[in-house]
Amino acid sequence: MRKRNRWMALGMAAALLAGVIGSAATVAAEVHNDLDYDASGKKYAFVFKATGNPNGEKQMEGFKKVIEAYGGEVILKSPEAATVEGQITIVNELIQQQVDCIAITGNDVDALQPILTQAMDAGIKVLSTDGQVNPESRMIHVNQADSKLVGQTLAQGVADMIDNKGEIAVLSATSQSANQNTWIAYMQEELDENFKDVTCVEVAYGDDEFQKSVDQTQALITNYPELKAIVAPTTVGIAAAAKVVTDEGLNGKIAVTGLGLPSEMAEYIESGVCPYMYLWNPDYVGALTAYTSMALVEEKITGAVGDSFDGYLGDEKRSFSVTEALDGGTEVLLGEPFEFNSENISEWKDVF
Ligand code: RAM
Repeated sequence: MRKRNRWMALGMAAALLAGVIGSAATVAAEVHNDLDYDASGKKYAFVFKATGNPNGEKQMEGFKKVIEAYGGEVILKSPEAATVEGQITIVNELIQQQVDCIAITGNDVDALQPILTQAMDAGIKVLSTDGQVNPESRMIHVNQADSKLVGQTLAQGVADMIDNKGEIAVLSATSQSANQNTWIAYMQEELDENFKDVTCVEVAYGDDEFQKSVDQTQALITNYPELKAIVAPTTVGIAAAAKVVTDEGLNGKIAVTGLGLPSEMAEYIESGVCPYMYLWNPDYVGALTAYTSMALVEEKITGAVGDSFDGYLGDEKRSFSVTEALDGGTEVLLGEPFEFNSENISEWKDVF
């Protein structure tokens, strides 16, 4: 039953999975620079949600490798905390620096619109990646996985984990975080439609800060004695939740799942605190963001539906098409969420 649900949701095809995650052997491969891009003399910026997030660091590394392989200058910036104010200050500085392109993981879906519009009016190409900003604020979004599928996968995964019955809670990033809010909304929709006996008692916010996520997990455990699972659709949150459940001796009573980095979660997957979780390859998210950025700057694409461009994911050369996104804007899609479990975690824990 568990497997059937999940594989159906994933629409599992080996080729697609290879696309989103690669294989452990190829992700660390050297960056290819034989495509028709020339980033020399150009400044490419990547703005993540906040500093100190290993997932963000891996995305930025993936971005940097590709841009530098084509001779471009890379500027990596993140505010100290995941606030929109911090990102506005950074984008303002990037406009003054006359960068050619800004890729941003938005800390708010709408609030960046004035500053990003100002950037586009100044001739800067603007795209969002990982966390989307609204369609008016961007030329295109780089989406790691179909948002609805992520929500459905989380719902089906947690329901299977608790035999389709009982209380669950969500531990999210910030309350404004566009990617998490979208995934949670689709997750709730799937629970309402297909898992009526699973009740989400609260969505708590750890703001993608480890200690705050620990505190929020402890509060959930105290406030809901019947809690059977915590779903954390954030790599920071899931690691904090798994640590608290372990430290409190609740392995077997409260299960943890969500979106996590194999390197941070391996011990909890091995111990059974987190029987399985999902993610994509953050290095590939960064690389795809880099190719999308160069394609915009070199005017190979405008971000319109039907545009396409080339890029490498690991050693595999791919053509990417621009399609309509669920929010009415456009996007380029990396692939499908990948499940990490006790069978494959040892293969991935040293990769990302
Ligand atoms: C955190 C961030 C990021 C999100 C992952 C799943 O690292 O919030 O934006 O994509 O979790």
